[in-house]
Formats: sequence, structure tokens, C-alpha cells
Amino acid sequence: MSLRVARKSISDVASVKLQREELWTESKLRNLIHAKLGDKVLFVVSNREPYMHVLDEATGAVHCIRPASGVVTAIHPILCACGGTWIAHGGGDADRKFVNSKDKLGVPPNDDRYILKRVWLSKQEEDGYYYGFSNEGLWPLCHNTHTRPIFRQEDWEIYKQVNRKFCDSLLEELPATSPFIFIQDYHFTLLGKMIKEKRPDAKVALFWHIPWPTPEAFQICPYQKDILDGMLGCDLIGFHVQNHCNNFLDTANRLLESRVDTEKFSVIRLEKETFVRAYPISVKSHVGAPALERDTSLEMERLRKEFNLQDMVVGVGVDRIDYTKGIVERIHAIDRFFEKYPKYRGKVVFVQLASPSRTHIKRYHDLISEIDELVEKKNWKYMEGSWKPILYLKRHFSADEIAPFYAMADFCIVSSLHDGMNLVAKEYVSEKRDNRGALILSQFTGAARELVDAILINSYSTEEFADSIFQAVEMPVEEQARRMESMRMIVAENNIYRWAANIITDLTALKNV
Ligand code: ADQ
Repeated sequence: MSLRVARKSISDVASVKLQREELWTESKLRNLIHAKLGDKVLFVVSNREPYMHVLDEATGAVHCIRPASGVVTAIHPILCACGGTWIAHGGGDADRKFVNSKDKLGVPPNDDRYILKRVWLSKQEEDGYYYGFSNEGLWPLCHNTHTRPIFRQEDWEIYKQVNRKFCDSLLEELPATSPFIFIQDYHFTLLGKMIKEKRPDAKVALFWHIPWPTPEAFQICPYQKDILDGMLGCDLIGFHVQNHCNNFLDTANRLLESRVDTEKFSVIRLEKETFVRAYPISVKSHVGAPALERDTSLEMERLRKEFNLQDMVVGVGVDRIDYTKGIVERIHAIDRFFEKYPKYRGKVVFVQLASPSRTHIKRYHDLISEIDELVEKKNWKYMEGSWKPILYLKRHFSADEIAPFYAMADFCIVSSLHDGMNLVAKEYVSEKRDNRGALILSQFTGAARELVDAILINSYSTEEFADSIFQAVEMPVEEQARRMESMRMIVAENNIYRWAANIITDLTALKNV
């Protein structure tokens, strides 16, 4: 079966290459969606909401923020382009103040491009479904990072209950005929089947934003059959890369009564067919965008002054604080770099922007302390005068605040131990309008399949990692330009609009079974 799958995926890649035409834009996607969906709106379901209203306890002011989430980064531009309704957990402490009587509001604020419907969860629901089953169970199950998944029966019961709650909230919104529903991620493995039970006419796609493990790894999960069964309620399941699709087909083949069709790339169970495809997710991309869309130069100058970065070689890392992102490994590599190449002490600064996430989970709580301690220790080891090797900025940043850091960075480090795609790599490349800079990218990310002109590393190998930093800071300008130009072209061609267009085209082409 693996051989047949491999042959098919090679021919698919070839045909995708043939189809490349001009760049996809917001308006092109809008036209395609109108052509494919007519006046039907698109429904998106995700755990994380695109806008959160949070109370600043110190000042009493409420801020509307965009959460640090790859799913939000990717899906938001699509709904801005084509409108629709996005159903998500209202997780902000001031969220209830900003919805109407139907729990809805128009977003972006003052622009109203689409509707956000907030679903409210109790503390107990959030604990069981989000922190527990999703992030202590499924998240480590799907990432090869040697963190043990924890499955508790009470979390599973709540997870099912919350999937049902989202289903009910969605069903209230659906129009009379053939709605299109696009579910995001591992928080909603049961939703596809639940929707189809009530609305067999709906077309349902699920996009899985994290890796899919091998059947050996997946069968650790005590609820494996229910999860696969729930997912196979969908008409289409998307993963970032072919390898995750192959793992999924293998898993369904081995763990469930089902038939896998390696020609069509589908799974048939109880006469229901589910198609499985790779859609590498991406960002908007600034290539081809008007040059003056956003000028970051003043902001860069301000940051250089504020943080004493004038005349420094600057590296950047931008992450949610998560053990999958390899932040600890990165700090060890930076340490080794300064040990091995002392001439760079006082000349290179690594800026780490880090947004705390899932802090109620012990593993995340411990990781935050571990990073704090490590940064402090390494800075103490090397600091000379006002120079410190690591500038650690631990907070949430808006996209506009992150952009000048990318633009000014001579190199960017993405060192995930395992990552479905990793959008930070693509954001960095997209922001380097001058074709300068080097990307150090873990070979364990989905992005490494596309961005082959990055310096690819094994994040577990401190020596190799330290040498990659040396290679990045020493890289001649011509080589930077050649590599960066090629990566920018790839991100521009495979931007988020093309990603959405491919999924919508495939979903609308399916006949209901
Ligand atoms: P994540 O693991 O959340 O998502 P990643 O692709 O790393 O996603 O993107 C993180 C996003 O958060 C980026 O847009 C980044 O700019 C932003 N961000 C990071 N640090 C921030 C900070 N300190 N403040 C504010 N914003 C910050 C999952 C999968 C990924 C997959 C995405 C999309 O784990 O593999 O790429 O979904 O499918």
C-alpha cells in the first residue's frame, strides 16, 4: 500500500506543478467562492476565536486582540475575503460584553467582513475538553516530542459533550439546503459525524493542523475507534503534507473496519466515502503586494534604539511557548554558538518573542519556568557591559508589532521538534522584501518540505544547530538573496488564498454520498 500511495503522490505533485499560474489574491478567492458556493455562506468552526476581548485588570480597559494561533493566522484572511460565519469558543474574559443576543458580532471591529459566533464553555468544560483531552491527550499523541499523552475518561466525556455543544450551535445557523462547513483541528474529531447525522445534505471538510501519527502511535489512544469514526463522517479531510495523509490512511486501514482506496485517496466506511488530501497551509504573502502597504523602517529604527541593537547582527524567534517548538533546544544551540565562535560575543543578539499558552497545564507551566531560568543563566554567562546574547520578550504581540522584528532580523530560527507546518517560517520569508536574511528551519516541520532553501537542521543536534547559526551570520549577501528569493516565490505561489481555493474546489466537486 505504501508503494501505491507513494506513486500516486508523486503524480499529484507533478500535476500541481503543471497547474501553477498567476498568484492567488483575496479578490480571486472571493470570485472563486462566489462561483462555487453561489449565495451560500461558508461556516467555519474552530476552538480559538479570531478576536478576543480581554480585560486589562490594571487599567480596567478592554482590548480586542488577535490570539497567537496558527489557525487564526491562516483562516482569518479567508473569511475576510469571502465572508461567512465563524463559530468559536468565546475565551476572552470580556467577550460576553461584545455580542448581541444571539452571541454574535461582526469582525474585524469597525469593518464587519464576517460574523463571529461565540460559544460559551464552563470552567469544567474548558478543563476537560480543551486543556485535558485536546491538549494533554491528542496534542502530545500527534507530536513526536516524547511527552506522554494523558487520557482521562472524564475528559473524554466532556470532550464529547463540547463537540455536541458546538454542533448544536452550528445547526442553529445552517440554511435550508446544502451548507458548506469547514471544521478546524483536533478539538472537533467527532463533529463531522454529528453534523451529518442531522444534516446529511451538508458538505463537511476537516482540516487537521497538526501532524497525524503512525498507526502504532495512534493506537495508544483508548478512544481511537470513536475518533476515527467521527472524523470519517466528513467528506474531506486535509493535512499539511502527504506523509500525514499516508499515516491517516494506514491508521484507518489498520484500526477500523474500512476500505482504503489508494487510487482515489479515500476511506470507505459503512458506504460513506471520505477523501484525504494534502493542502500545505500558508500565509497571505507580501510578494507582489504594493510596496507601501506597510512601511516598517521607522518602526525598525525605533526598536533598534530601544533595545540597543544598533550595529548588531540580529536573530529572531517568534513562538507560542510550547514544548513542540524547540525553544529550550534553541537556547542551548545559541549557548554553544557563542562558546564555539567567541568572536561573535557582543556582536550578535537573538530576540525571542514568546507568547505564553495553555498555562494551566503543568507541562506548559514548567516549560515557562525552564525557559525563564535558562535565558537568565545564559545571559549571565556571556553578558558584557550592556550586551546580552538573548533578548527575551515574553508577551503577546500583534501582527503589526511582529512585522518589524522579522524585517530587521538577519536570521530567523524555527526549531520545532515536530510541527504540522509552522507559519512563522513563512511569515519571516514573506516579510523580507529586500531578499536579505537567512532562515534556520527544523527538518521536522511541514514547512521544511517546501522551503528547501532554508538552512535545514536537526533541532536535537546542538552542534549542528550551533553551526547553522554560524552559517547564517556568515552567509554572503548574494547567497542570502538567492535563497530568499526562491523561498519568497514559493510562499507567494502557495499562499493562503490558493490553499483555501484548493480546498473549496475539492469540497464543492464532491458528490454527496
Ligand atoms: P501553531 O502551533 O499555533 O498552530 P504556528 O504555525 O507556529 O502555529 O503559528 C503561530 C502563529 O502565532 C504565527 O502567526 C505567529 O506570528 C503567531 N505568534 C507566535 N508568537 C507570538 C507572540 N509572541 N505574539 C503574538 N503572536 C505570536 C498550528 C500548528 C502549526 C500550523 C498552524 C497552521 O501547530 O504546525 O502551521 O496550526 O495550520
